[in-house]
Amino acid sequence: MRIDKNQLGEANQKQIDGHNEHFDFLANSITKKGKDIDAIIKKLEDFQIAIPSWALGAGGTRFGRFGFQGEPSTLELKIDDVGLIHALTQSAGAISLHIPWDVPTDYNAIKDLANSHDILFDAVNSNTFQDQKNSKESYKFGSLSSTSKAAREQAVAHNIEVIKIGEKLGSKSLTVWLADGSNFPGQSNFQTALQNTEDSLKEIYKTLPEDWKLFIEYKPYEPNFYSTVIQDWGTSFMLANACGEKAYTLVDLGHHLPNANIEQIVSTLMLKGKLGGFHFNDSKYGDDDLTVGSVKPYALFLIFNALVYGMENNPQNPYPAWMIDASHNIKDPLEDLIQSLEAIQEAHAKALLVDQKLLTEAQLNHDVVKCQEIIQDAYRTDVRPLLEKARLNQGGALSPIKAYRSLKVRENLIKERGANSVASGL
Ligand code: PSV
Ligand code: MN
Repeated sequence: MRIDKNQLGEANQKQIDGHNEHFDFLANSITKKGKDIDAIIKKLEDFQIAIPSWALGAGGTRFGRFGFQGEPSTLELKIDDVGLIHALTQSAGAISLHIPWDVPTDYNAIKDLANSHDILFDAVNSNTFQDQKNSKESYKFGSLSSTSKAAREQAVAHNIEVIKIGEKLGSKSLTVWLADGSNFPGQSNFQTALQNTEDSLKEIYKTLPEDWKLFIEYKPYEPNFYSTVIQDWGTSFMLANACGEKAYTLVDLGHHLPNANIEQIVSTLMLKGKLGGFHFNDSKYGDDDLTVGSVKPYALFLIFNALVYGMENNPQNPYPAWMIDASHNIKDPLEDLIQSLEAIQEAHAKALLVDQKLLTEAQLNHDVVKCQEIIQDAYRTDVRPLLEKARLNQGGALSPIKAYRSLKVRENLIKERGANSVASGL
């Protein structure tokens, strides 16, 4: 199924009067505060978020998986699904592949297909957290950090292979997330594990094409529950520095211990020019991989406030790669992703409303109350008409979820693919 702009035009027409009314009211009040409304909308239009190839089917937990009918069973169908989300939201213009879950067979055909949906290939992700069929060495006791030289070499070779696949697709970055760690005190020598990881990453880094970036993702625990080799942003930052200027830290919102101040982490990394990539999701307890903004929308806004500040003030930091990294256990994955995209753009729009000049003044005057007023004035603004305008300008849907349902997207996918089709990957 494909959605064309005429279909959306009809659905939008029914909602346009309500939109115009809300937009004019909001635009007027924002303009009065001295903000450039067109510049804000342009920033929202330009903000594109990659969809991971592994998030288009039902996720599941270690206790079970409740499949979703009409799941995309091939890479081609996954790209079609991202195409549907992008047509509706105009903010999902990229896909991020996990290798070997999604290895293309015909590269030209895959690129043409993505191109026809206006979709780029974002970071490619390596996988040394599972043993692959017929692989010689096991990663049960680690991959890049393993005490086994043969296992380390196999893991390095896999990452180099993933870069080669990414090159053929036009990707420009490799994301490395390691499950390596230990489950019990005394099981592993922390120093050896870290040193092995650094040495292995340097081997991979050596083969990185000139215009590529290496993203090093951190996570405090899971699947190992006593220690993880790259447990926090500091360890990732240190490893990125050891590799070189094309290596960066990747922040995944779910990869922090409770109450970590993620906006401060983001600020530190951007000041040092080392925030390379970002995985969005939300959580209540751990790496819950829930819909973005569903549990802690204010925290997301504060993080965006730091990101927007960094994008405006830190030319030393490259433009970060944005991706959703969520798992959909009970919702339709496409609807869940649409909700996440909306929440991301909402937090982004609110952060763009923060009056940075006034905030700096209030900070310098130690006017703590005013600082909070400025931040919360932006947060309390209902920015949804701005998001609607950005989508409308690009031919998307005023209300993507409503359009998804009225166009009966899931019903059509089930008709085309059958009720039992299962997404490949996780
Ligand atoms: C690990 O929890 C992670 O966040 C990494 O980004 C992986 O690539 C992804 O999830 C796999 O689901
Ligand atoms: Mn992640």
